[in-house]
Amino acid sequence: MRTFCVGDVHGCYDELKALLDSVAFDPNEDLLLATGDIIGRGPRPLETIRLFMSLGKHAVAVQGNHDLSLLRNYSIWRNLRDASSRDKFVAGLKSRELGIILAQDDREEIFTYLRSNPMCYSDPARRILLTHAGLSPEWTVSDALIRGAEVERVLRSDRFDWFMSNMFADKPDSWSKILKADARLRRTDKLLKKDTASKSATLELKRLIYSVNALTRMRFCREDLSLEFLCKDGPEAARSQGLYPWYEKCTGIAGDETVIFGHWAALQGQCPRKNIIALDTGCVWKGSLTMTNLDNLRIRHTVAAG
Ligand SMILES: [Mn+2]
Repeated sequence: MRTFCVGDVHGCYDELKALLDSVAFDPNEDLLLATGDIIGRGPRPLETIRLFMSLGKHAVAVQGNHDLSLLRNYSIWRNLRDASSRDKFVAGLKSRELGIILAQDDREEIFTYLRSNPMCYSDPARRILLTHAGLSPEWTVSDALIRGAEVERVLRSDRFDWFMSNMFADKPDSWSKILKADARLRRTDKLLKKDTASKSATLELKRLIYSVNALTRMRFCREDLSLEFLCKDGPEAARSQGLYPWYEKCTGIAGDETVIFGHWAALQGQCPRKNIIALDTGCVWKGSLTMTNLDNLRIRHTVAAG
């Protein structure tokens, strides 16, 4: 069995097929991992999703910000009461994915599949962690797995709609502040024996928002390691604004661990840290689609955007 990991596919189905053909991918033997954002902007989202679904246990795509954004639109759509407001909502969307999937007979199955995709994928034998945006500069690899699992449980539960309607926020941006608030709450709880259920629910939501942002949206952080989401500049231009690529400030990766991420096409698949691998080479922006082999991360297969 070989394990491959492909960068952000963004609905570029033809390029994905060409990459898999180039390595003679065996759907019954090999494993295909993906850095997330399997859809969004690109030409063939449905075929891409169906390809991942058809591979069953032989493919795992972690959640990207575009994948979660589709799920959020789905959540809004299904909570609208009548058919005409639902139609209006779909027609008003910039992205085509929701409309395309809703037109399928097996749409429920497709959304169930998308909701079940993990936030992180870990290969414990190879000591590899895969996420869409990378590893928070305030986290270790095991923090990411614990926090990712917390988000996954909510995505798959009947609290899905609640979470979708609260998920998109830039704050909180600091993990250490969340931990301090959590410690404070525990202390008060112990001292006063008060009912702190509502406060702890607020803290849970803060953790979930931070985790989604760290795992799927992050590019830059500030000197104090808080995350920043507005900067669209490259790593060098951002430096003059006191911003650092997250991987420069990341200290949570042990010497024998490797983190693989996508999300940042401007890096063109290059990350200066030896054990942090960038795989998004901007296929949907007329760049290329890149895939690596987990047995040898120096090997890269690429297909130029068609
Ligand atoms: Mn992304």
